[in-house]
Amino acid sequence: MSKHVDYHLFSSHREESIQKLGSKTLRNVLRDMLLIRQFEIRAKSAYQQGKVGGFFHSYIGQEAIQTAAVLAMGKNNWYTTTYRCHGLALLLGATPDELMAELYGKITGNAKGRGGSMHFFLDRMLGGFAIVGSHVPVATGAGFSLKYKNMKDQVSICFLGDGAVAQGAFHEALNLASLWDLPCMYVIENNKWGMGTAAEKAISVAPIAEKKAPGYSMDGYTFDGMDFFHCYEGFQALFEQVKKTSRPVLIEVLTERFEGHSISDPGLYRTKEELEEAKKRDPIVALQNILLEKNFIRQEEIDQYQKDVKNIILQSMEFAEKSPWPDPIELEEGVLKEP
Ligand SMILES: Cc1ncc(C[n+]2csc(CCOP(=O)(O)OP(=O)(O)O)c2C)c(N)n1
Repeated sequence: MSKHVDYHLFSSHREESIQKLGSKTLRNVLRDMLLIRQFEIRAKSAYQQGKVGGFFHSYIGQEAIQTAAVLAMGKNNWYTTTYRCHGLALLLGATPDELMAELYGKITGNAKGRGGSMHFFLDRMLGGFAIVGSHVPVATGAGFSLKYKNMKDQVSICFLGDGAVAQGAFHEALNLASLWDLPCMYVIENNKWGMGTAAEKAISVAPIAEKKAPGYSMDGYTFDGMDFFHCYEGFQALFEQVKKTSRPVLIEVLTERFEGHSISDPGLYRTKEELEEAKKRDPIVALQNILLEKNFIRQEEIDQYQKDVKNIILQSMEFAEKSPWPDPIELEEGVLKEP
């Protein structure tokens, strides 16, 4: 971004977190992030070979955020997100097989081949939503249900893009969450761009959360999305706070997407140099380096993880390829009809 913005980053105690999480957990974190990346890389190539239809939005570059969120807060919450939903579904327990099959439009897919890339759905993940901002009120509703049922050990976590902040639905949803003291965490993943429009050209304030939140009597926070530990600590602290106070929070996570907005985006609005600069902060490489430095892992083990996740994803492609197409006779099943 060209303009100087004065961020107040959530304070971090990285060394303590590294020791607290320990080698075993952090190795799993690395493996989770590698799996997400491999899924995106291979699914993109399947798309380019004409195996996948519809839209496709990659989460490459942003992996640390949702990986940290799910580790810090657990699966037992309500989660909602945008069309950039592959990583969250994997983290919440969907199998690569069912997700890849969904991309291929097969009956074995996560949504029986009817939703495709943007509409993954799980018990605790209310979607993958394609309409920008449309899921923010859904997350507020999920927060309402938790409060109504007096379920104080869970929260509603909503991931959205910076572009969604300009939508009316965002404003209405946050206004109600604040008025009704709902246990909601709205997480703006600011990857600097809404398609080809720079966030600074679309959103009137920066830092977004720190400046917007007071308008809803909420607290606003900024995390570094390229740093797994920063996100982990921030999510953990705010999760405890929201459960205790039942007051919603607004978080902006500063991040980078390494791919185009979607698969059809050649990314002409940013220079190669800008992209190369962003990639220097690759969250996976950063985590690998820390684990190597701490002797929590050896390079050969990282190489083995790479091979393992590659095999898992290649197998999921085979599974998708061999799976049957949905039967056209079932086309109207699961569709809400007029009585
Ligand atoms: C209401 C609505 N308007 C426009 C679009 C087209 N559209 C799809 S994604 C997108 C950009 C959203 O950017 P952002 O919220 O920053 O999320 P990101 O893609 O960067 O993760 C737009 C304008 C849409 N899907 N829904």
